[in-house]
Amino acid sequence: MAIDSQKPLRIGIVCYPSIGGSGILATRLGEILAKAGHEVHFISYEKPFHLDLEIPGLFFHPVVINEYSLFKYPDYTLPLSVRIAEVCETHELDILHVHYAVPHATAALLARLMMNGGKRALIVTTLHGTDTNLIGQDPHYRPIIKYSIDHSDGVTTVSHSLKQQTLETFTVKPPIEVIPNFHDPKPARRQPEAVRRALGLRDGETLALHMSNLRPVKRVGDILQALAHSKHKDSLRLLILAGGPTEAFEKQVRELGLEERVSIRTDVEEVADYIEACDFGVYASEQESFGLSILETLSHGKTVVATRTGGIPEVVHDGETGFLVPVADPQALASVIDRLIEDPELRQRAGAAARRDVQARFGGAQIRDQYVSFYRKLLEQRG
Ligand code: GMT
Repeated sequence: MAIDSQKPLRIGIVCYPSIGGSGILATRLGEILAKAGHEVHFISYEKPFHLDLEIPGLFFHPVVINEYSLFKYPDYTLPLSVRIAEVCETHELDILHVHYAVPHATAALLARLMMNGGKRALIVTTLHGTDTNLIGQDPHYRPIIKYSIDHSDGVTTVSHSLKQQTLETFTVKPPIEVIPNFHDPKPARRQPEAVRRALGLRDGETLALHMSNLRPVKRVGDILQALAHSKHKDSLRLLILAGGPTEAFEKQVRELGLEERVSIRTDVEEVADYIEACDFGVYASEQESFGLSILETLSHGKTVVATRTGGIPEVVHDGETGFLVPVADPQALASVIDRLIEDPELRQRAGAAARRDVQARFGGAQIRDQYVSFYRKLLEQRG
Protein backbone atom coordinates (compact mmCIF):
# COMPACT_ATOMS: atom_id res chain seq x y z
CA MET A 1 0.00 0.00 0.00
CA ALA A 2 1.48 3.35 -1.08
CA ILE A 3 1.08 5.83 1.79
CA ASP A 4 1.67 9.52 1.08
CA SER A 5 4.80 10.85 2.73
CA GLN A 6 2.67 13.45 4.52
CA LYS A 7 -0.03 12.84 7.13
CA PRO A 8 -3.05 10.89 5.81
CA LEU A 9 -6.17 13.01 5.40
CA ARG A 10 -9.72 12.46 6.60
CA ILE A 11 -11.96 13.03 3.59
CA GLY A 12 -15.74 13.06 3.25
CA ILE A 13 -17.21 12.37 -0.21
CA VAL A 14 -20.76 13.37 -1.12
CA CYS A 15 -22.01 12.01 -4.45
CA TYR A 16 -24.95 10.48 -6.25
CA PRO A 17 -24.79 6.72 -5.69
CA SER A 18 -26.22 5.75 -9.09
CA ILE A 19 -24.45 4.45 -12.18
CA GLY A 20 -23.86 7.97 -13.69
CA GLY A 21 -20.32 9.09 -14.49
CA SER A 22 -20.01 11.48 -11.53
CA GLY A 23 -20.96 8.75 -9.04
CA ILE A 24 -18.60 6.25 -10.66
CA LEU A 25 -15.78 8.78 -10.59
CA ALA A 26 -16.40 9.73 -6.95
CA THR A 27 -16.54 6.05 -5.95
CA ARG A 28 -13.29 5.20 -7.70
CA LEU A 29 -11.59 8.26 -6.24
CA GLY A 30 -12.69 7.33 -2.70
CA GLU A 31 -11.41 3.79 -3.16
CA ILE A 32 -7.97 4.76 -4.40
CA LEU A 33 -7.66 7.47 -1.72
CA ALA A 34 -8.42 4.83 0.94
CA LYS A 35 -5.95 2.39 -0.65
CA ALA A 36 -3.32 5.15 -0.40
CA GLY A 37 -3.90 5.35 3.36
CA HIS A 38 -6.42 8.19 3.67
CA GLU A 39 -9.61 7.77 5.68
CA VAL A 40 -12.64 8.19 3.41
CA HIS A 41 -16.28 8.66 4.45
CA PHE A 42 -19.01 8.43 1.79
CA ILE A 43 -22.28 10.23 2.53
CA SER A 44 -25.30 9.56 0.30
CA TYR A 45 -28.86 8.21 0.32
CA GLU A 46 -27.63 4.76 -0.81
CA LYS A 47 -24.33 2.96 -0.88
CA PRO A 48 -22.71 4.00 -4.15
CA PHE A 49 -22.97 1.38 -6.83
CA HIS A 50 -19.81 -0.78 -6.76
CA LEU A 51 -18.33 0.85 -3.62
CA ASP A 52 -16.13 -1.81 -2.02
CA LEU A 53 -16.55 -1.40 1.72
CA GLU A 54 -14.03 -4.21 2.31
CA ILE A 55 -11.26 -1.70 1.61
CA PRO A 56 -9.77 -0.65 4.96
CA GLY A 57 -10.31 3.01 5.76
CA LEU A 58 -13.52 3.30 3.70
CA PHE A 59 -16.85 4.03 5.39
CA PHE A 60 -20.41 4.70 4.27
CA HIS A 61 -22.91 6.91 6.13
CA PRO A 62 -26.48 6.71 4.77
CA VAL A 63 -28.72 9.76 4.74
CA VAL A 64 -32.11 8.85 6.16
CA ILE A 65 -34.99 10.56 4.37
CA ASN A 66 -38.47 10.64 5.86
CA GLU A 67 -41.37 11.82 3.77
CA TYR A 68 -43.78 14.09 5.62
CA SER A 69 -47.19 14.80 4.14
CA LEU A 70 -46.71 18.39 5.29
CA PHE A 71 -44.04 18.73 2.59
CA LYS A 72 -45.60 18.65 -0.84
CA TYR A 73 -42.16 17.80 -2.31
CA PRO A 74 -39.69 15.34 -0.68
CA ASP A 75 -36.59 17.09 0.61
CA TYR A 76 -33.07 15.65 0.48
CA THR A 77 -30.87 18.69 1.07
CA LEU A 78 -31.82 19.18 4.74
CA PRO A 79 -31.27 15.60 6.03
CA LEU A 80 -28.10 15.50 3.91
CA SER A 81 -26.78 18.62 5.61
CA VAL A 82 -27.56 17.15 9.05
CA ARG A 83 -25.68 13.96 8.16
CA ILE A 84 -22.74 15.91 6.75
CA ALA A 85 -22.46 17.94 9.96
CA GLU A 86 -22.58 14.76 12.09
CA VAL A 87 -19.91 12.99 10.04
CA CYS A 88 -17.67 16.10 9.91
CA GLU A 89 -17.79 16.48 13.68
CA THR A 90 -17.57 12.82 14.68
CA HIS A 91 -14.72 12.00 12.30
CA GLU A 92 -13.00 15.41 12.34
CA LEU A 93 -12.83 15.59 8.55
CA ASP A 94 -10.15 17.75 6.91
CA ILE A 95 -11.87 17.86 3.51
CA LEU A 96 -15.45 17.49 2.36
CA HIS A 97 -15.35 16.71 -1.36
CA VAL A 98 -18.80 17.20 -2.91
CA HIS A 99 -19.67 16.18 -6.46
CA TYR A 100 -22.10 18.78 -7.84
CA ALA A 101 -22.82 22.25 -6.47
CA VAL A 102 -26.55 21.61 -6.06
CA PRO A 103 -27.64 20.10 -3.87
CA HIS A 104 -24.36 18.76 -2.44
CA ALA A 105 -22.27 21.91 -1.94
CA THR A 106 -25.41 23.70 -0.76
CA ALA A 107 -25.96 21.02 1.91
CA ALA A 108 -22.28 21.21 2.89
CA LEU A 109 -22.59 24.99 3.41
CA LEU A 110 -25.68 24.50 5.56
CA ALA A 111 -23.79 21.88 7.59
CA ARG A 112 -20.97 24.35 8.10
CA LEU A 113 -23.41 26.96 9.41
CA MET A 114 -24.95 24.40 11.75
CA MET A 115 -21.60 23.28 13.14
CA ASN A 116 -20.96 26.78 14.35
CA GLY A 117 -17.30 26.55 15.34
CA GLY A 118 -15.51 23.25 15.97
CA LYS A 119 -13.10 21.81 13.43
CA ARG A 120 -14.01 23.04 10.00
CA ALA A 121 -13.70 20.71 6.98
CA LEU A 122 -12.78 22.53 3.78
CA ILE A 123 -15.42 22.19 1.08
CA VAL A 124 -14.12 21.10 -2.34
CA THR A 125 -16.78 21.16 -5.07
CA THR A 126 -16.29 19.24 -8.30
CA LEU A 127 -18.48 20.33 -11.20
CA HIS A 128 -19.41 17.58 -13.68
CA GLY A 129 -21.51 19.61 -16.11
CA THR A 130 -25.16 19.76 -15.08
CA ASP A 131 -24.64 22.65 -12.61
CA THR A 132 -23.36 24.75 -15.49
CA ASN A 133 -25.06 23.44 -18.62
CA LEU A 134 -28.49 22.48 -17.42
CA ILE A 135 -29.58 23.76 -14.00
CA GLY A 136 -27.27 26.78 -14.27
CA GLN A 137 -29.41 28.05 -17.15
CA ASP A 138 -32.55 28.01 -14.95
CA PRO A 139 -33.10 31.42 -13.29
CA HIS A 140 -34.82 29.66 -10.37
CA TYR A 141 -31.67 27.69 -9.53
CA ARG A 142 -28.85 29.78 -10.93
CA PRO A 143 -28.29 32.07 -7.89
CA ILE A 144 -28.03 29.13 -5.45
CA ILE A 145 -25.56 27.36 -7.75
CA LYS A 146 -23.42 30.50 -7.95
CA TYR A 147 -23.66 30.94 -4.16
CA SER A 148 -22.66 27.32 -3.54
CA ILE A 149 -19.68 27.57 -5.90
CA ASP A 150 -18.57 30.97 -4.55
CA HIS A 151 -18.60 29.76 -0.93
CA SER A 152 -16.72 26.53 -1.60
CA ASP A 153 -13.09 26.57 -0.46
CA GLY A 154 -11.95 24.93 -3.69
CA VAL A 155 -13.62 24.24 -7.03
CA THR A 156 -12.62 21.77 -9.73
CA THR A 157 -14.00 20.94 -13.16
CA VAL A 158 -13.42 17.71 -15.07
CA SER A 159 -12.25 19.49 -18.25
CA HIS A 160 -10.93 22.82 -19.50
CA SER A 161 -14.03 23.12 -21.63
CA LEU A 162 -16.30 22.90 -18.56
CA LYS A 163 -14.11 25.42 -16.74
CA GLN A 164 -14.53 27.85 -19.64
CA GLN A 165 -18.30 27.29 -19.81
CA THR A 166 -18.59 27.75 -16.04
CA LEU A 167 -16.67 31.04 -16.18
CA GLU A 168 -18.94 32.21 -19.00
CA THR A 169 -22.10 31.14 -17.15
CA PHE A 170 -21.36 32.56 -13.68
CA THR A 171 -18.75 35.04 -12.56
CA VAL A 172 -17.49 32.64 -9.91
CA LYS A 173 -15.15 33.84 -7.15
CA PRO A 174 -12.80 30.92 -6.35
CA PRO A 175 -10.19 30.00 -8.98
CA ILE A 176 -11.17 26.81 -10.82
CA GLU A 177 -8.70 23.93 -10.95
CA VAL A 178 -9.09 21.45 -13.81
CA ILE A 179 -8.67 17.84 -12.64
CA PRO A 180 -9.80 15.37 -15.28
CA ASN A 181 -11.58 12.06 -14.73
CA PHE A 182 -9.62 8.82 -14.69
CA HIS A 183 -10.05 5.14 -15.41
CA ASP A 184 -7.87 2.11 -14.70
CA PRO A 185 -9.29 -0.69 -16.87
CA LYS A 186 -10.22 -3.95 -15.15
CA PRO A 187 -9.26 -7.17 -16.92
CA ALA A 188 -12.13 -8.83 -18.76
CA ARG A 189 -13.55 -11.95 -17.09
CA ARG A 190 -14.66 -13.65 -20.31
CA GLN A 191 -12.88 -14.25 -23.60
CA PRO A 192 -13.92 -11.70 -26.26
CA GLU A 193 -14.81 -14.53 -28.67
CA ALA A 194 -17.17 -16.04 -26.08
CA VAL A 195 -18.88 -12.65 -25.53
CA ARG A 196 -19.27 -12.14 -29.29
CA ARG A 197 -20.72 -15.62 -29.72
CA ALA A 198 -23.15 -15.02 -26.85
CA LEU A 199 -24.27 -11.82 -28.60
CA GLY A 200 -24.94 -13.88 -31.73
CA LEU A 201 -22.16 -12.31 -33.84
CA ARG A 202 -21.13 -14.24 -36.91
CA ASP A 203 -17.55 -14.47 -38.27
CA GLY A 204 -16.58 -11.32 -40.13
CA GLU A 205 -19.18 -9.14 -38.42
CA THR A 206 -18.13 -5.89 -36.75
CA LEU A 207 -19.32 -4.91 -33.28
CA ALA A 208 -19.77 -1.23 -32.39
CA LEU A 209 -20.44 -0.30 -28.75
CA HIS A 210 -22.30 2.58 -27.11
CA MET A 211 -22.59 3.03 -23.33
CA SER A 212 -24.70 5.77 -21.72
CA ASN A 213 -27.84 6.61 -19.77
CA LEU A 214 -29.59 7.36 -23.12
CA ARG A 215 -30.62 10.88 -22.03
CA PRO A 216 -31.65 13.06 -25.01
CA VAL A 217 -28.26 14.85 -24.76
CA LYS A 218 -26.59 11.57 -25.85
CA ARG A 219 -28.40 11.70 -29.24
CA VAL A 220 -28.62 7.90 -29.48
CA GLY A 221 -31.08 8.38 -32.37
CA ASP A 222 -28.19 9.75 -34.48
CA ILE A 223 -26.24 6.54 -33.88
CA LEU A 224 -29.19 4.45 -35.04
CA GLN A 225 -29.55 6.60 -38.13
CA ALA A 226 -25.83 6.29 -38.84
CA LEU A 227 -26.22 2.52 -38.66
CA ALA A 228 -29.06 2.70 -41.17
CA HIS A 229 -26.84 4.86 -43.48
CA SER A 230 -23.80 2.55 -43.22
CA LYS A 231 -22.68 0.82 -46.42
CA HIS A 232 -21.90 -2.19 -44.25
CA LYS A 233 -25.05 -2.31 -42.20
CA ASP A 234 -25.60 -6.00 -42.99
CA SER A 235 -22.34 -6.97 -41.31
CA LEU A 236 -22.44 -4.35 -38.53
CA ARG A 237 -23.89 -4.92 -35.07
CA LEU A 238 -24.46 -2.23 -32.46
CA LEU A 239 -24.50 -3.09 -28.77
CA ILE A 240 -25.99 -0.43 -26.49
CA LEU A 241 -25.25 -0.80 -22.77
CA ALA A 242 -28.00 1.37 -21.35
CA GLY A 243 -28.39 2.98 -17.94
CA GLY A 244 -31.78 4.54 -18.66
CA PRO A 245 -35.18 3.93 -20.32
CA THR A 246 -34.91 2.21 -23.69
CA GLU A 247 -38.48 2.25 -25.08
CA ALA A 248 -38.01 5.25 -27.40
CA PHE A 249 -34.99 3.64 -29.03
CA GLU A 250 -36.58 0.22 -29.36
CA LYS A 251 -39.33 1.96 -31.37
CA GLN A 252 -36.76 3.72 -33.58
CA VAL A 253 -34.86 0.45 -34.11
CA ARG A 254 -38.10 -1.12 -35.41
CA GLU A 255 -38.91 1.89 -37.60
CA LEU A 256 -35.45 1.76 -39.19
CA GLY A 257 -35.70 -2.03 -39.68
CA LEU A 258 -32.59 -2.60 -37.54
CA GLU A 259 -33.99 -5.30 -35.21
CA GLU A 260 -31.35 -7.82 -36.32
CA ARG A 261 -28.54 -5.26 -36.05
CA VAL A 262 -29.03 -3.66 -32.61
CA SER A 263 -28.97 -5.19 -29.13
CA ILE A 264 -29.87 -3.07 -26.11
CA ARG A 265 -28.82 -4.39 -22.70
CA THR A 266 -29.82 -2.80 -19.41
CA ASP A 267 -28.49 -5.49 -17.08
CA VAL A 268 -24.72 -5.16 -17.51
CA GLU A 269 -22.79 -4.07 -14.43
CA GLU A 270 -19.26 -5.05 -15.50
CA VAL A 271 -18.65 -3.39 -18.83
CA ALA A 272 -15.04 -4.55 -19.35
CA ASP A 273 -16.04 -7.85 -21.04
CA TYR A 274 -18.11 -5.97 -23.63
CA ILE A 275 -15.53 -3.28 -24.32
CA GLU A 276 -12.88 -5.96 -24.88
CA ALA A 277 -15.25 -7.78 -27.24
CA CYS A 278 -16.14 -4.75 -29.40
CA ASP A 279 -14.29 -3.35 -32.40
CA PHE A 280 -14.84 0.36 -31.63
CA GLY A 281 -17.07 2.75 -29.64
CA VAL A 282 -19.67 5.21 -31.01
CA TYR A 283 -20.74 8.36 -29.12
CA ALA A 284 -22.98 11.11 -30.54
CA SER A 285 -23.56 13.46 -27.55
CA GLU A 286 -24.49 17.07 -28.18
CA GLN A 287 -22.90 18.03 -24.86
CA GLU A 288 -20.34 16.19 -22.76
CA SER A 289 -18.22 17.85 -20.13
CA PHE A 290 -15.72 14.97 -20.27
CA GLY A 291 -17.10 11.65 -21.57
CA LEU A 292 -16.17 8.97 -19.02
CA SER A 293 -17.58 6.16 -21.18
CA ILE A 294 -15.35 7.31 -24.02
CA LEU A 295 -12.33 7.20 -21.71
CA GLU A 296 -13.33 3.70 -20.58
CA THR A 297 -13.56 2.54 -24.20
CA LEU A 298 -10.17 4.05 -25.12
CA SER A 299 -8.48 2.62 -22.03
CA HIS A 300 -9.25 -0.91 -23.28
CA GLY A 301 -7.42 -0.16 -26.52
CA LYS A 302 -10.56 0.46 -28.59
CA THR A 303 -10.82 3.53 -30.78
CA VAL A 304 -13.99 5.63 -30.93
CA VAL A 305 -15.98 7.78 -33.27
CA ALA A 306 -17.42 10.64 -31.22
CA THR A 307 -18.76 14.16 -31.55
CA ARG A 308 -16.55 17.25 -31.35
CA THR A 309 -18.16 18.90 -28.36
CA GLY A 310 -17.41 19.98 -24.78
CA GLY A 311 -14.51 18.10 -23.18
CA ILE A 312 -14.43 15.24 -25.72
CA PRO A 313 -11.56 16.75 -27.78
CA GLU A 314 -9.52 16.82 -24.53
CA VAL A 315 -10.00 13.06 -24.19
CA VAL A 316 -9.79 11.99 -27.85
CA HIS A 317 -6.92 13.07 -30.13
CA ASP A 318 -8.75 13.41 -33.43
CA GLY A 319 -7.22 11.24 -36.16
CA GLU A 320 -4.78 9.55 -33.75
CA THR A 321 -6.67 7.85 -30.94
CA GLY A 322 -10.22 8.37 -32.24
CA PHE A 323 -12.23 10.25 -34.86
CA LEU A 324 -14.36 13.31 -34.19
CA VAL A 325 -17.40 14.40 -36.21
CA PRO A 326 -19.83 17.33 -35.92
CA VAL A 327 -22.82 17.05 -33.59
CA ALA A 328 -26.15 15.98 -35.17
CA ASP A 329 -24.56 14.60 -38.34
CA PRO A 330 -25.46 10.89 -38.68
CA GLN A 331 -24.01 10.82 -42.20
CA ALA A 332 -20.58 11.90 -40.89
CA LEU A 333 -20.82 9.25 -38.15
CA ALA A 334 -21.68 6.65 -40.79
CA SER A 335 -18.66 7.63 -42.96
CA VAL A 336 -16.24 7.11 -40.07
CA ILE A 337 -17.96 3.88 -39.07
CA ASP A 338 -17.56 2.61 -42.66
CA ARG A 339 -13.91 3.64 -42.72
CA LEU A 340 -13.25 1.76 -39.47
CA ILE A 341 -15.03 -1.34 -40.79
CA GLU A 342 -13.08 -1.26 -44.05
CA ASP A 343 -9.70 -0.71 -42.38
CA PRO A 344 -9.12 -3.05 -39.40
CA GLU A 345 -5.48 -1.94 -39.27
CA LEU A 346 -6.52 1.68 -38.79
CA ARG A 347 -8.79 0.82 -35.88
CA GLN A 348 -6.13 -1.35 -34.28
CA ARG A 349 -3.47 1.33 -34.67
CA ALA A 350 -5.76 4.03 -33.25
CA GLY A 351 -6.88 1.70 -30.44
CA ALA A 352 -3.29 0.94 -29.40
CA ALA A 353 -2.44 4.67 -29.50
CA ALA A 354 -5.56 5.37 -27.42
CA ARG A 355 -4.59 2.89 -24.71
CA ARG A 356 -1.08 4.39 -24.44
CA ASP A 357 -2.35 7.96 -24.44
CA VAL A 358 -5.07 7.58 -21.81
CA GLN A 359 -2.82 5.49 -19.55
CA ALA A 360 -0.30 8.31 -19.63
CA ARG A 361 -2.82 11.13 -19.03
CA PHE A 362 -5.77 9.66 -17.12
CA GLY A 363 -4.33 6.97 -14.83
CA GLY A 364 -5.89 6.64 -11.36
CA ALA A 365 -2.74 7.21 -9.29
CA GLN A 366 -1.87 10.37 -11.22
CA ILE A 367 -5.32 11.93 -10.86
CA ARG A 368 -5.59 10.87 -7.19
CA ASP A 369 -2.31 12.69 -6.54
CA GLN A 370 -3.65 15.81 -8.27
CA TYR A 371 -6.67 15.80 -5.94
CA VAL A 372 -4.50 15.19 -2.85
CA SER A 373 -2.15 18.03 -3.82
CA PHE A 374 -5.16 20.29 -4.31
CA TYR A 375 -6.59 19.33 -0.89
CA ARG A 376 -3.21 19.93 0.77
CA LYS A 377 -2.75 23.27 -0.99
CA LEU A 378 -6.12 24.45 0.34
CA LEU A 379 -5.33 23.20 3.86
CA GLU A 380 -1.96 24.98 3.77
CA GLN A 381 -3.59 28.19 2.56
CA ARG A 382 -5.93 28.05 5.52
CA GLY A 383 -2.85 27.70 7.72
O1 GMT B 1 -23.71 12.25 -18.79
C1 GMT B 1 -24.57 12.04 -17.97
O2 GMT B 1 -25.72 12.03 -18.30
C2 GMT B 1 -24.26 11.76 -16.52
C3 GMT B 1 -23.41 12.84 -15.91
C4 GMT B 1 -23.21 12.53 -14.44
O3 GMT B 1 -23.61 13.37 -13.64
O4 GMT B 1 -22.66 11.52 -14.08
O5 GMT B 1 -22.14 12.88 -16.57
C5 GMT B 1 -21.39 14.05 -16.42
O6 GMT B 1 -20.28 13.76 -15.57
C6 GMT B 1 -19.38 12.76 -16.08
C7 GMT B 1 -18.29 12.55 -15.02
O7 GMT B 1 -17.53 13.69 -14.83
C8 GMT B 1 -18.79 13.23 -17.41
O8 GMT B 1 -17.94 12.24 -17.94
C9 GMT B 1 -19.94 13.48 -18.40
O9 GMT B 1 -19.38 14.02 -19.59
C10 GMT B 1 -20.93 14.48 -17.82
N1 GMT B 1 -22.10 14.57 -18.69
C11 GMT B 1 -22.37 15.66 -19.42
O10 GMT B 1 -21.68 16.66 -19.43
C12 GMT B 1 -23.59 15.57 -20.26
